[in-house]
Amino acid sequence: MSLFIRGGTVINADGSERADVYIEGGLIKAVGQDLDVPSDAEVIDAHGQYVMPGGIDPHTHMQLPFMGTVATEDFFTGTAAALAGGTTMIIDFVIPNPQQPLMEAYQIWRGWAEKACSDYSFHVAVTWWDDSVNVDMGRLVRDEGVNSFKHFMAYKGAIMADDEILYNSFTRALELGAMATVHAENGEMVFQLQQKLLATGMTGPEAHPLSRPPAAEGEAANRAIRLAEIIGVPLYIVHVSTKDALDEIIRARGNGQRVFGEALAGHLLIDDSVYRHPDFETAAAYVMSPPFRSKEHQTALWKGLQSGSLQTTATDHCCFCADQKAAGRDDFTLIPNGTAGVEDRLSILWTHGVGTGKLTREEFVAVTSANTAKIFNIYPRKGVIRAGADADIVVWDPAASKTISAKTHKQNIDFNIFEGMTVTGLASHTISGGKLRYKEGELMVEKGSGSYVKRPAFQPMFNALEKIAVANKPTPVKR
Ligand code: URQ
Ligand code: ZN
Ligand code: ZN
Repeated sequence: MSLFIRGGTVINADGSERADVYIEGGLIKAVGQDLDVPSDAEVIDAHGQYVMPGGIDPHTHMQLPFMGTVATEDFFTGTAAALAGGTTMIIDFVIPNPQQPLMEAYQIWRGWAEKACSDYSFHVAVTWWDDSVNVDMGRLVRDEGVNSFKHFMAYKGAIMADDEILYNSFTRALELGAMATVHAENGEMVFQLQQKLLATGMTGPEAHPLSRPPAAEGEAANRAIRLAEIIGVPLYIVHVSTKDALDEIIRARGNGQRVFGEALAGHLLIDDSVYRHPDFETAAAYVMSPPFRSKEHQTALWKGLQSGSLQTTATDHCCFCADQKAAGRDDFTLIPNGTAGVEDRLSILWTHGVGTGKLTREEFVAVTSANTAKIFNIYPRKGVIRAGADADIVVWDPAASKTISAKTHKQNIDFNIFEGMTVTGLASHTISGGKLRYKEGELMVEKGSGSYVKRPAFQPMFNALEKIAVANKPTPVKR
């Protein structure tokens, strides 16, 4: 089975050219003009369209058990919806309960993900600490191709990592050549504000953003950055939602510290007025953390992407339907946190980024695919249209448009945070693993056709592995 994408313009993060693309055996075999391809290759006409690396979403939570329920989107339906929007790989999260062995949780999530219909990988969260966590982190890096460990600084009483856990885990991550990543909100501050708001009788979704002020994110971002600076580990801050956190990232990067930041499509476009919607169901549907912010923060996030202070975009795709959100009808702290977006990210970024001149087409590829591949060490296997790379490709029609709606989206959720927004720039064809999986509105996916992607550790790992090897070397029996 071979594919020949003819007549398009190839857009990579580092440049663009009019070129055809030949695909065979799951890989890109050739990029250029006047290519010599077999006569039986299936032809995709890309005239007037762009041929770009498939999107990589570094932040999703398919079928996540959370806040007493389970996210409705699973690894099959979620990767299918992603393909419909031009995203060909997700990096999801293994989130062990405190005291649950990391390897046990990892195996459970690997089992869930076997039904995925595009490639996937996992960050692993460190939600507790003892020596077994230290050992499992080593196993995950050495044997499972995990090179990023997540820390929730929020969610007190559930999965929150305190400074002791952060210190131990960041130290271990450095030793293993892995990236430390954080959800940066001060969980204690959020908890106290939640109690205070409830005590005043404010129980509705309008209290959600009030309990998570920008300063709670700015403080946590700075704390994580300073800890990472002291320890020397590279740091990736997920869903940066405020100027407060962005300013801390800019300071650190200006100081030469290796800190990366991620922006969610939702945080770039949606403001906190949604929480004041008179209808509980509508307001609750937008409850996620960090919350959607006032407009000045969106302006700052766009400037962060344009200036390179923020490097990636994601969605934090974590679906809860109205009946699940209703758990918080009388107490906003019980509304399951999460919203969707995996299907819409690329069109949103294209319309509001490239369409407004904020981003060039090449910068669009950088922030939706190439930068994530580089930061998490799977470039140039992923994130580029180049011979030898995986054939994960989106053929992009810059002139096509649609109005986003939960009535028509492929995501398994009854709400769409971008409802009613018209976007210009859509995937016309999506190729995953060298197979055409989406064509002009039709999905042609196969459950289980996706593969787990190992992400090699960064340089320091070899020193750590040496130590592990020596420590585990059987002592020779004296004869
Ligand atoms: O915090 C996260 O990233 C997970 C639990 C999804 N929920 C959310 O509100 N962001
Ligand atoms: Zn988070
Ligand atoms: Zn998340």
